[in-house]
Amino acid sequence: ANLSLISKSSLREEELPFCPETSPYIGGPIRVTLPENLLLEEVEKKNPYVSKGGRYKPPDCESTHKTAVIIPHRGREQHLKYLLYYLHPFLQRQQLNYGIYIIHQAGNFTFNRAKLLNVGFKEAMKDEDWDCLFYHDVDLIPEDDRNIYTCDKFPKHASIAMDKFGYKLPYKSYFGGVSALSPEQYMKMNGFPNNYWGWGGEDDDIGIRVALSGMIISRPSIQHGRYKMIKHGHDKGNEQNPKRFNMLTKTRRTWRQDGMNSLQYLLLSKELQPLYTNITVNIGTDK
Ligand code: UDH
Repeated sequence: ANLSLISKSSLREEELPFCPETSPYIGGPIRVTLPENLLLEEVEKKNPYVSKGGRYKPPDCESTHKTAVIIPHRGREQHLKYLLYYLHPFLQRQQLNYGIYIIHQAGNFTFNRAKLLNVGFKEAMKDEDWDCLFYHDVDLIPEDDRNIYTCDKFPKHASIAMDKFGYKLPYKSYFGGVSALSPEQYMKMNGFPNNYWGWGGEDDDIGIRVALSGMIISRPSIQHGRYKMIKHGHDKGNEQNPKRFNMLTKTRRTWRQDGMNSLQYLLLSKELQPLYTNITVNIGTDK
């Protein structure tokens, strides 16, 4: 009798019903404002069900989706605070099992967004068998929670309607800002390029890889894929990459050699913060 009691309580979690296909908490458009003097502690207080490392599971049902959000970062603490303020409730309304990862580039060498995202993939997959990874710029806040943070049959470009581009795609093959790939899709295209140092080009390279590896780009509807970009100037250490145009003519020849299969980095620390997992990494520098 005792034994059956024990197994019953340990089964509890597995006994939760699956979450419905469409979450009842989805509300549609979100009015994004940036409250002055917002403190990270307030964001923590507003998210009592988020556990260490920025992890969450719906308390009342078993989610059918496991999504990791990967955010490349350096020196954008203000943006991060606002993103977390909106993103946690957004993902909770979607009833996702999720985790948020900040991939922080150590040092002052030139920034490398795509390489940080490769590191994020590798490190997040060590934690959990995520079935979808969202690659998410820190300054983009989703404005409609019908933009569901799950993966599609093909790599998804989610930030298709950004305020700074007049809520339209700036050009047809644009793949920057926020995108989502399953681990299978990611590995099929050998991840992202490691060699784009500085601003620009890497997002187009990623878009080209999608096509070269035999996939197409999936997108949400233009009504749902809306984002507000937090205004900012140019970052120190992320100057425009003058080599990007030349590199983009060679993606066809480089994508199989440069990517997840050539990724090298030095993991400096992994900290489980209340609202996110912080990965600090030395990714080296342009040679
Ligand atoms: N990022 C950082 N720190 C940096 C540089 C980039 O965290 O120093 C990350 C961050 O997640 C950011 C993403 O990389 O959202 C992409 O970089 P970005 O925001 O600089 O790219 P974006 O195209 O900005 O948004 C271009 C410069 C805009 C200057 C406009 C002046 N009016």
